[in-house]
Amino acid sequence: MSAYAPNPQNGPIQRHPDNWHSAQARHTTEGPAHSNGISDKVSGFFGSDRREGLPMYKDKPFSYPGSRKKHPWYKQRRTVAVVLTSFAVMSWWFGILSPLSYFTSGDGEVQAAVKEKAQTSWFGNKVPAGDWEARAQKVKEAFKTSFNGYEKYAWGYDEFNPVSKNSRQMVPGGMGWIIVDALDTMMLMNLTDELTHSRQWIHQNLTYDQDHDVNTFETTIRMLGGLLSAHYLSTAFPGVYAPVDDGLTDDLYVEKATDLADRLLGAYETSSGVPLASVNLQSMKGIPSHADGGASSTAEATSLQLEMKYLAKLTGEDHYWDKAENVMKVVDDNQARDGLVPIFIYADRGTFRGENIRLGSRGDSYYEYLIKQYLQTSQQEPVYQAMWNETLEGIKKHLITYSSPSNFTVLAERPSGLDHHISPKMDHLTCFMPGTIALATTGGLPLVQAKAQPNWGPQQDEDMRLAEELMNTCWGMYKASPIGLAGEITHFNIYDPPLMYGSFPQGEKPASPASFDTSGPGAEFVGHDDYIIKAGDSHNLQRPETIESLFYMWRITGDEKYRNWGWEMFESFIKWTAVEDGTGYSSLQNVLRDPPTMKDNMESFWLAETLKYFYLLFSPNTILPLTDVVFNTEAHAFPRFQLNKLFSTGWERKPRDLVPEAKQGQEPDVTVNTIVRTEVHMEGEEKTPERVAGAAAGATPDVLVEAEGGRDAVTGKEVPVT
Ligand code: DMJ
Repeated sequence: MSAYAPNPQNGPIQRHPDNWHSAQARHTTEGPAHSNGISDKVSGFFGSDRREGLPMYKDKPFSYPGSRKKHPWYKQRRTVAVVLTSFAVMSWWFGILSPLSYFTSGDGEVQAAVKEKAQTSWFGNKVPAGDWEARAQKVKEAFKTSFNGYEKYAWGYDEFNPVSKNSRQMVPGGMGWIIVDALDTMMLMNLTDELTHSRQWIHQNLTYDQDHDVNTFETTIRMLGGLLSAHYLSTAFPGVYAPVDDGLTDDLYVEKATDLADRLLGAYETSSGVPLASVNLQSMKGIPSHADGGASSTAEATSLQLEMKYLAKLTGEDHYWDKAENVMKVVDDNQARDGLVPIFIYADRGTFRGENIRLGSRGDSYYEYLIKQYLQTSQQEPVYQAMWNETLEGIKKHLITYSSPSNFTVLAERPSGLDHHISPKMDHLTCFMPGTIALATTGGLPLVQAKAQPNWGPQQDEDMRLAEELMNTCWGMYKASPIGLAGEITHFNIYDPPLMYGSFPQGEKPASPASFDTSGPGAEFVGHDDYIIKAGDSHNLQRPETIESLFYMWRITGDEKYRNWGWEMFESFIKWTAVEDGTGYSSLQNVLRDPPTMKDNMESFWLAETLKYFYLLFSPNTILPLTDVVFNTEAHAFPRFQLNKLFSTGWERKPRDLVPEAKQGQEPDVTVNTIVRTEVHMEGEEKTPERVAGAAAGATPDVLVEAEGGRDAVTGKEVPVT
């Protein structure tokens, strides 16, 4: 139950697609081997050894051995040891810096030297602890390096391999996958040159009129979300975020967004209204998933609403609203037990497939968008708060357990349904949850203000505690790795039988050791016995979820440790993911290896999300206050707004006690796909109640067996073994 009061302010308005085929448009650039090193650009402190890496393609099988590139000399322990030893011997020999003099100096000096060493970071002493403005600038430099490398070697292409300098289109003419996803980060960082270049490309080159299938969800959150966020920042804050004077219309973004959304709507043309996994942009025809019995991912079908609703608000076109909202009704009519939804849903009949419950891939953003829909419309749609509350209680009851021996809080999975075994595994994707729980509990208010609300009580304290503990767990994923970067999936040792959240009274839940993240000379991470990173799960895709949660936790609690953890994480990214010749950053093959090997890919969410959240974490809290905006699941910022007369909630939840409980994986009754809109009004125009979306129909073969598969390189969502 959230405690915050409704926000009286109106916002200022005026999870790699499994059936995407490469457009076979590959572009290879022979990059110069002698450009400036990343470290030169980012820290100006270290050099670069400028050796060329071998080409590596992201679409090779995961087991492909990856780039064998050597890391710069300063990253090689043996080389460093030789250099340091030579230096020490010479300095002793010449009496300039005799090691003996170091050890024989006074106690105070020794301690000062040790302390200084402990504080020395990847950036040397160039970024003093606590200088958050300087740290934000370092993030901006990392963004510039990444984007400028892309501009130089892959401009206009949808995928970029920063080591080999190869690039590829996802559709023949390109979708602006990287450019559009990065727009609002450029704006927040005031990068006018990069923004001007991007706007020109969008104006001259970007067309969605292409005969190609695209993933409905990914295209919505990245492209539609990116365009809408750029529109929001440029129109609601004129002259503030990277103002450009290029003679192009202010409507550039929203015109493209509307054209794209109209094409995506074809995916919703199903019997239930649940969208199909893919859609052909030109024919606007929806296409079912080629795997999973044709079912859509639940998270994908239910993480389109913020985008469509904001577009509806901007344009006054209620069909965007209706189509997206109807999906929520259909999903909820399944009456999933304790609000926990299986990760697949059939688009024709609107019923779940299987009983696999998790908040990682294919499940994650369903939960995220419940509370964010409630916040987007200024807490005027209580149905989404009710769904979130039910869900959070369900998570506590069925999914929260504890690691052994150190009692980290684990957000586990139930792969065979709620009555079957618990699987103590967390996708990195689940790490959006600490921040989202804090956001839901406070509404985005700073904690001190939220606690002053009349309806704050022990329940809210407990929910914040859960957010803090899960934050510790996610940060622990980074601390448990030898290079300070988390793997894609982390497993945990748990107790037998598992300790469950509900077994402990309020205020007495198990907690991770207070000193688990102690840093400094000789400090050991407490938790090595609790965390298990398996070799097959040890890749790092530059994912944003943990930094996203650190950002929310900092904004809400004001506890500076979250900023410090974020800085430590940023340093690890810079240290290990920097491409040798200084033209970008790459995802990694294996965080268990020191040094790791490169995966040779720059995900678009590195620019759209990961670097944006780092930047916002180190920037003043007045930039995009949490009480004014909601971030979509790709970190694109939308305003909160009032329903006013224009829109209202067009559905109600079925009373839980009147309808026989629907079992997961079974068909609900025939009224499930009928939505009665009672209160849709265009301004000045009264609409009579209307029936939207069709009745259940169709017969997709009922194959409920979960295929074990690999994971898509971009989304982390499962793809079948083929
Ligand atoms: C992003 O595309 C989004 O955050 C999505 O919700 C999950 N996958 C990636 C980032 O990990």
